Amino acid sequence: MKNKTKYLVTAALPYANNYIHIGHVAGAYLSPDIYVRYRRLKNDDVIFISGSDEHGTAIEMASIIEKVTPQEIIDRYHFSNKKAFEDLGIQFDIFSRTSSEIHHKTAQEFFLNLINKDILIKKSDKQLYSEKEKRFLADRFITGTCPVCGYEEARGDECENCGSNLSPLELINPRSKITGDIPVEKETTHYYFPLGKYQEKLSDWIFSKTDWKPNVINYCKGWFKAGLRDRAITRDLDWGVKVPVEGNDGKVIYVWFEAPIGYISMTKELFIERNDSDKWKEYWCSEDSKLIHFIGKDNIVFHSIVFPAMLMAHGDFNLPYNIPANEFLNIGGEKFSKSRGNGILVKDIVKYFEPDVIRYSIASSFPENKDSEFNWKDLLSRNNNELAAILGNFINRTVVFAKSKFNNVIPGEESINNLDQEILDQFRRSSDSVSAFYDNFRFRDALSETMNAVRSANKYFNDSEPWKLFKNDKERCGAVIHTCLELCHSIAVLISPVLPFTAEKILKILNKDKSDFNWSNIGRRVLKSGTELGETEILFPQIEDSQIEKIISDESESNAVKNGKGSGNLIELDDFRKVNLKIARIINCEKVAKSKKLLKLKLIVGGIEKQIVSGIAEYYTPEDLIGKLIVVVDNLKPAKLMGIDSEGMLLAAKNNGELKIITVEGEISDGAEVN
Ligand code: B3M
Ligand code: ZN
Repeated sequence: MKNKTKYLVTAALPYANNYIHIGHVAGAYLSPDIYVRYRRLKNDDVIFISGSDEHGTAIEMASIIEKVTPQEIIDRYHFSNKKAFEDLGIQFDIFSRTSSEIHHKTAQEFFLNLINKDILIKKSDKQLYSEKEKRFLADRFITGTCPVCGYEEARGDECENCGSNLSPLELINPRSKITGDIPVEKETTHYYFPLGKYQEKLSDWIFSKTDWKPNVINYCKGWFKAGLRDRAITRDLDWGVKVPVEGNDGKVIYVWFEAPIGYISMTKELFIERNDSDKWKEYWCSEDSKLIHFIGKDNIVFHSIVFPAMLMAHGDFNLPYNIPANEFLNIGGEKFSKSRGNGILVKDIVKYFEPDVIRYSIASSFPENKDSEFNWKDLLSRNNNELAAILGNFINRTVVFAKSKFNNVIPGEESINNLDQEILDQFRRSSDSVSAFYDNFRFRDALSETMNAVRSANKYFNDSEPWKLFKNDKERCGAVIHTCLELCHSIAVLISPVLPFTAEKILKILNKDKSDFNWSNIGRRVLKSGTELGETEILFPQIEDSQIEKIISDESESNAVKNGKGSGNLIELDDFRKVNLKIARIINCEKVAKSKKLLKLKLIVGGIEKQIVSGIAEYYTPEDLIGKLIVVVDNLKPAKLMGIDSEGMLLAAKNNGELKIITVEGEISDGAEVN
């Protein structure tokens, strides 16, 4: 006999160097929570794994900037994020951390397994080393002049001015971002994973997945087209999982190699906690288990290519069954940036609203197939016009009726007829459709089908006119109200994956235990006539505009504070005043020959003509720009970019691959000072 299917559901391990915001929740956490809750209601065998990703240069960098230990950084964010998830009802079976002993051991064993099979390659390379700091500098720790455009603050891996991909060794005048020390080139040896060798196997595997989301398949196609190459999987760093081979002091396993192994180590840890320490294997190694990774789109490559290749190389573990990656959730048109932390933090938003209202409004705009948007007004209207007006209304009108006309007792069902049966049948059919949507990771459709079922319950109430029946046929009226109460129970089950707290409240209102609380009871009669009901409660109080306005003003204040602190190095007003920011009018603009990235702009600043060269050609055409008023740094030392003089710099905002120039609305003279 075939064993029962097991579901091993993972959610991306959030870096413990930032507080999670609702962009994260929409990307990788709420959908698996809904999915897992749904599976449990169907009596499926499912476990839900996540935890903090506690290594990597970003954490080490934060610790250096803040002058605290990495341990302090990860403790701060791990515990705060764990609580934020709990507050939002995201219920992992385990939310552990990659700094745990069991993770270090598991990751090292994995690494050794590949060494013993002769899969890993050792290569020597020159890298930048700081004599002063006595260590190799990771890409992010280095800054210098871009060899392509001459920008002086280019990063070791990328020039933010012209967008070129760089390696630290290409930078002119490289220096350490932390100490300003000038590093030297030094030979170092690293282990590489031969990703290219797995390309064929990986592409056969991925292209056999007919039910995966197109965004995931398309990302992979892009990678296959470019060709997979060997990837260094060790780093010269202090903070991380030590390379478990002698002679590798000062080296750790690359964070993106060990973090996904965290899913395995955390599963082990879960079953150790449950005193069943071998059982993790049933989820990772047996054929009847389905591994499902929930992630945001920026993690696709590692989950659909790199980690599966590692699993293929190791050989003992299942490959992912599906990777339903989400796109990004934007707020007011702007991306939630992970690294900058400028989203709405979960730990803050839960102070203002009930978790279910937050869950509902995020789930209604899940970025399933394309980027989507979240804003406060939308949350208000979802609460007032949907949760309160449709769901809260049905529960409330039913129990208020039962209370006032039937003494708060569930009336008899002697006079039930076909109409009552029909609405229950309709609920059963709805539950099948909702199931099919969940099975296919279509959460938005599942939610709208769920709400349609609640709408039909309201229609049944209206069409049955119990207030009229009460006068003429009390028994028939009782049958209708009994049916409505049954519908309340069905609704509690149906909505509970998305609204778990509300489901609990409905059960309390019905004075019903959880014995019938499962998917197969949707549209079934489970209540007993004569039972007393619980206390009524307004499920979704109205949210007022003034509440939203207050939050927006609180938010901007706290952002101002955060931004001051978050940047790590506060400056004096005098420092800021050294920069002459001025309004400039663009009078001409053209592409720079042979450059994909550069535009040459002619500007008028205070009546004087200037020329600047800027790396914005991928975002704007010359026609977009002529006539615009922009902000420029007027006193920047002139530089040459691709041989062309540039006498300043324009201000632009860049985030997650988008760039917008700072422009000025309305009229103001060019040359006006900005401060
Ligand atoms: N910590 C990146 C992120 O938070 C990374 C995910 C790891 S999943 C194994 O987006
Ligand atoms: Zn550059």
